[in-house]
Amino acid sequence: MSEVKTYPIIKSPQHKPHIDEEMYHRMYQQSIRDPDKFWGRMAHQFIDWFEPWDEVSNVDFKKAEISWFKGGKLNASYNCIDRHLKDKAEHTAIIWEGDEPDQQRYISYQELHDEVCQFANALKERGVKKGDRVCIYMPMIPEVGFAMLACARIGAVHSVVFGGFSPEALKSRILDSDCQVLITADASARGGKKVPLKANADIALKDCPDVHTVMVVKSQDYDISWNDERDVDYFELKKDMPKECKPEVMDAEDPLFILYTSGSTGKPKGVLHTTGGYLLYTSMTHKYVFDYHEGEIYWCTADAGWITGHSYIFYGPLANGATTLVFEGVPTYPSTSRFWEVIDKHKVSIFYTAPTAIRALMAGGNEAVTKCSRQSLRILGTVGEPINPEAWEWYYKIVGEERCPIIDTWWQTETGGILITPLPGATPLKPGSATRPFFGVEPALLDTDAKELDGVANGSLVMKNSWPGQMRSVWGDHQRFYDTYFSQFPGYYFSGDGAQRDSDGYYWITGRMDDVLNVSGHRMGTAEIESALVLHPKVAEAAVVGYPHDIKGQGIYVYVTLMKGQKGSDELKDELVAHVAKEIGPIAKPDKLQFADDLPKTRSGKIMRRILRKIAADDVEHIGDTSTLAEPAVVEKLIEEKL
Ligand code: 6R9
Repeated sequence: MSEVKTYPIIKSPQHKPHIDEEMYHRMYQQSIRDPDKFWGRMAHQFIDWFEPWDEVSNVDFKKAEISWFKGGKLNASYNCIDRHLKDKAEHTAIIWEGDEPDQQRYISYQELHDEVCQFANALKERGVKKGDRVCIYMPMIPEVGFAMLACARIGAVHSVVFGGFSPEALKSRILDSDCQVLITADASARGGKKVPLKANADIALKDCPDVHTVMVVKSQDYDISWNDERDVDYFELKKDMPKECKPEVMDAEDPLFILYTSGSTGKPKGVLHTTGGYLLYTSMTHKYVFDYHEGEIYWCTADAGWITGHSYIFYGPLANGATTLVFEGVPTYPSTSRFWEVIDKHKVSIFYTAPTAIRALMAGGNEAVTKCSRQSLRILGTVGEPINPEAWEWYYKIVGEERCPIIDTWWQTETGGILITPLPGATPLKPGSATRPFFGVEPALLDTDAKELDGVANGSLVMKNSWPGQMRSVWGDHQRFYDTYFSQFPGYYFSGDGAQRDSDGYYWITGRMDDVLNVSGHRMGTAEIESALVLHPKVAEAAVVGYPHDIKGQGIYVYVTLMKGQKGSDELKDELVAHVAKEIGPIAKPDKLQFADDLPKTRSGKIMRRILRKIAADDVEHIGDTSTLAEPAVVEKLIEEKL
């Protein structure tokens, strides 16, 4: 790892970054030495408050009690909209790009204000009050943002459910947080196909008797069934709604939203975020991590159904008065050039996506990229999983033409915002490393006895203290919050991830701790082996799991998807096994290797290793729930073709 090439900070005479190397170190030290002073200063700088707070922070990890800026009063929608109207009313807040390349909308801050107020008034009309939960099951159209901000405006707590989730998943989320209003659309458009959201909602709601209102945004002219007692045509209702709605005065610690996320056990948890700390943390990270400058076009390709969509499509960028691009389509439609075409069309300077998308596009070849200009690009971000150095280099060299730093951001639904990341003007880069902590963030690595490791080390990644964007509880189950994150290592927040720290103090995320293999007493990150495999020119994607092995404890089982046009053979198998042995060492040699046309993935693109482990272990009866998979049929094929 120490021989990894370091890429120096990219400097441009036309552009002064917000944070340079010297400032990073100085501000980081300040933020750790006196966190309350630091965060108090930032909270004044980034947020407009109706009333000041009583105390900056009050945190006890031993009891899982966390509060920031308690007593302070603000409104998130006011901060994302109203305060920009003085000098930015006509600036574009949201650019929407539809599934088809000829569809676009431009929404100014004034229009955003009017839309959000009308939506807020519509919710009030249907009886929604401060503290009520509202479920949002929507396509990536501007109305998903209007709906979220409308909830924030009246103090309702939104729970956005990803539009790709099944009726069953939608139902359990509605019931868990007792939502009585659902906002949905007739359908969403993805890669030329329609996803019937309203029909899914109808199925889910059969078992949700307390939902009294379904607001339907008709965006696709798609045929839907209608329940007169419950369903409301949003555009009809909107016609009578005033374009003014006074923002509710909220405490910094009032809930802003719930977002469900899966852990290693149990049903998905409702991660609860509150208002003041979350908004401060997302706006500040958005500005510094992406070095956002006024007037720039910023594009994050996530879905609003994930935390990345909440923090870095809507709340962070809009709090900063930025122009944020919302994309309804997919990276490969109508062709694998789509991302780069959209970048050229809207002159995007900051682009933020996931390694899985980068790898998929990389497999499609360079020409799809190089035929587009991409001259507007300045910064390239990544999030969601460890990025293998091969994909990093491709993103850096081919997409960014070595002009744009790769900002590998490590964080979680639970953390609200980015915790470990380079800053464009401040951090030399190493492919595959998320590099250093953001201001106020104090990571540590622990061994299995909860002892803090010094210097170069490998261990459980924890945080020693709180940051304003941290989740506050699991909805309806505070004990679960404590048990999941604070019980294993008392006094620390445990991320569930493993990491290594190198001699420069850079962090390298090795993946979920439950994905770590122990082969003959050697610990090995599955991500490490996957990285090695995808270095091979014939490999597009790889997933590695452990399976029970009589002698080694765990053996290494590898699933490999080949580049287009390649065919699996015994020779190629041997070649790949030898390749891994060469890259990492004989200890990492796969015991079994299966070629797979497709890997089972969640709709957010994460490989479901839980399922791959069951297949590898010949335990297909206990495969469990496959309903959250993008394509459940992939699993049957893998079982059929198993060695
Ligand atoms: C933001 C988001 C969180 C988990 C996290 C880790 C993995 C995210 C990463 C990364 C390596 C990165 N992860 N970013 N691993 N490098 N830059 O993805 O939230 O969906 O809750 O996932 O994703 O394992 O623990 P979430």
